[in-house]
Amino acid sequence: MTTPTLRAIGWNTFFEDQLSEAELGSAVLARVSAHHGSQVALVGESGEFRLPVQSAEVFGKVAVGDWLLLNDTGDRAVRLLERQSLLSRKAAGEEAKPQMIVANVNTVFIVSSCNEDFNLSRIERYLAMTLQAGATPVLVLTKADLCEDTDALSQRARELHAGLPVIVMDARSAEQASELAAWCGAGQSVALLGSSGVGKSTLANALGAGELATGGIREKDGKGRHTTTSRSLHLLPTGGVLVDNPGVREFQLRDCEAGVADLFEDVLEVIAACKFSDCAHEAEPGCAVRAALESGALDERRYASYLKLQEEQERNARTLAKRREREQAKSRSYKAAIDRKRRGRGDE
Ligand SMILES: Nc1nc2c(ncn2[C@@H]2O[C@H](COP(=O)(O)OP(=O)(O)O)[C@@H](O)[C@H]2O)c(=O)[nH]1
Ligand SMILES: [Mg+2]
Ligand SMILES: [Zn+2]
Repeated sequence: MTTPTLRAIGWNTFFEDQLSEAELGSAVLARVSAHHGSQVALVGESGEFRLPVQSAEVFGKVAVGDWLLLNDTGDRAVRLLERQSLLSRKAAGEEAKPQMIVANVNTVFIVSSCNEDFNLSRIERYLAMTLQAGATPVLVLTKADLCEDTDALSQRARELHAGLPVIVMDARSAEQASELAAWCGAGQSVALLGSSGVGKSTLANALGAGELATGGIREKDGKGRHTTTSRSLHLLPTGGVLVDNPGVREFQLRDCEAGVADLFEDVLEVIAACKFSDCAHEAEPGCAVRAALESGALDERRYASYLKLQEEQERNARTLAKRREREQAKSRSYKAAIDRKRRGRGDE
């Protein structure tokens, strides 16, 4: 089943292992390339096609990057394959609704420029999100040509997470972008995260991101005008796929406990050394946090950043839990009403 075509759009053994022998022989597989509200755009061995949202989302909402197993005629989903990763954030607004960004990327290139945009705490935010998603973060520091001391920046960035690869480059250079080839091979999917203007589009170009199929899809918008929709899956000459995501500029972490814990392991270690397990790190005796801040063993910025992200994800996780409770209560009372109605009619 691993025909070059499917592999070229990110198919790998993680997904193949989810199919039975019979399915491996005959399955129609497709990857979600865009969501257009009432229609879902897909790419498979036969090329690009669309399904009504009801036929694609038989098993729940799909995100760009998802893999679907379709019926023999290819017009209805029979299974949403388990996701290898899922990048999501808190949707805008009060409700802590999660919003899916992209599914099934192996690597996230977190893009930051070496000049004004360079901000350790912002990078930490992207890192927590990526780790929570189950993808590998790689930090790409662009505009190296405009910076005097890139070594100092990359050294500080490397300290944010053990083993974090940090690549410093001029994003306009294809030659320098080849340093990222290791994460862009066949069966690999990558996404770009970063503020506007840092060089994401420039980097995509340098990586050789091409269109998935020839020509733009022309379609009519609500007012009958023709618009060209851009595609979300871009083939890379190295064999992988670049999955475009809607600009994720300002975002809040949703339920992200694991991601924050993974990123701030060093801070959690210090906290664990406080004498009291419920230490507020204020005036308690034996507070390891205060001691570490005073000695400089724990960086003030790092600790403040931890507090901010931890608080944010906890608040959003709580709102989310409350929302789920309300929804469950609603559905329980709805079911009870139906039961009462049935009993009244003597259906049971
Ligand atoms: N000098 C220099 N300019 C860059 C570099 N990367 C991006 N740019 C420029 O920065 C501007 C914004 O880049 P763009 O790729 O559109 O950023 P995006 O908003 O993240 O997609 C463009 O004018 C690019 O040419 C770089 O590494 N060096
Ligand atoms: Mg751009
Ligand atoms: Zn303490």
